[in-house]
Amino acid sequence: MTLILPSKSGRVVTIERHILETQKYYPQATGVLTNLLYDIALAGKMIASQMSLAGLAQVLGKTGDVNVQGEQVMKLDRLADDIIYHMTATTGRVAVLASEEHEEIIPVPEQTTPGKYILMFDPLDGSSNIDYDAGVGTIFAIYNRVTSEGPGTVDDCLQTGRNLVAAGYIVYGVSTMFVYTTGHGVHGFTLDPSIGEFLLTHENIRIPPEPVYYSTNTGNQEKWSKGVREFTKALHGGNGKAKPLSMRYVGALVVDFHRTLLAGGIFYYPGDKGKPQGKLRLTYEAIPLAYIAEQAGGYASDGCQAILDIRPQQLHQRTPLFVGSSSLVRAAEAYIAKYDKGEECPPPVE
Ligand code: AFP
Repeated sequence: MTLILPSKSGRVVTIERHILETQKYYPQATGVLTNLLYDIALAGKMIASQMSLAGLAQVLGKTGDVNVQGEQVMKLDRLADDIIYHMTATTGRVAVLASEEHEEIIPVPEQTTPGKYILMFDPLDGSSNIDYDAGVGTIFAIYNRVTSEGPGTVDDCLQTGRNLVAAGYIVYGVSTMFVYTTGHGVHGFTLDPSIGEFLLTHENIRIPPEPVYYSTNTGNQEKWSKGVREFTKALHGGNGKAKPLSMRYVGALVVDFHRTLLAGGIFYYPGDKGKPQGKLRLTYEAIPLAYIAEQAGGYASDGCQAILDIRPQQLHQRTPLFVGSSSLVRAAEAYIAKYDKGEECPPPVE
């Protein structure tokens, strides 16, 4: 059965048509960004198709390698990484790529003329969920290059989120969803596998003002700062002022973020005693999701400052992350400022 879902406007809008239509915001547009986004959507369809066959095609499990993050590389991590590389690197649209799975930047092949965009991605976020059929996803961020010619460099990749041209993610869950923004609202598409098309199902997503869920790994709370523990207590209704929120935690940032975006609430992965910078990566995870959150009326912070104001110093830099409904993220900042006396705050950037 084909799932033809009209958008709010009553039209059936494919992702290709939607991306093309957003060109109206960019009178100088050459179509290169449109095509790059479409390449990523196509890569997402290929990954989703591999994922649906994973158990049968024997691509579950670990490769035996450990990545730059010190984590086990799953076979599907490798596959997703390869698919995105092959769908984007040889098109002449990107100057350089950077993937969470690679220690260094990934140059485009020598025979390819470097393009004008920079593509940063986490090919399969939450991959430790793979063997349990739980949600995972791909996250991507696109910048203009800042160098003027030749192959792209690491400087092209270390830009603040305020420079983003586009960001998005693909969630491989009950259905596959592609969510993206080019700075003109956040839009979500559901893959209809019978026709192989992403169709617009979630137009102009706004984080609901009334928060419903909080999402965090409470197993770590003994190691959290007082500010984060007090904030969590307040979410439980412990300050007697607010209705307690329900807790949901998948352990795949992209999935926990997707729920937070649609339902309202907060996701946080703070720093702790052993890991002051937390676990999540600034460039591949926090920045693109922060951009999407802000575009949807939400906010993202490292507990002290907006994630989008942080200039990354390293490709694989980690950051504490609080993201979701603005009121809750601001409240987390206030608890941290009050109880941790700003001790955990990094110096303001620029
Ligand atoms: P994996 O890709 O190794 O599963 O890590 C996923 C992740 O980076 C992020 O997606 C989750 O939010 C976070 O780790 C979960 O970490 P904990 O297992 O420490 O809660």
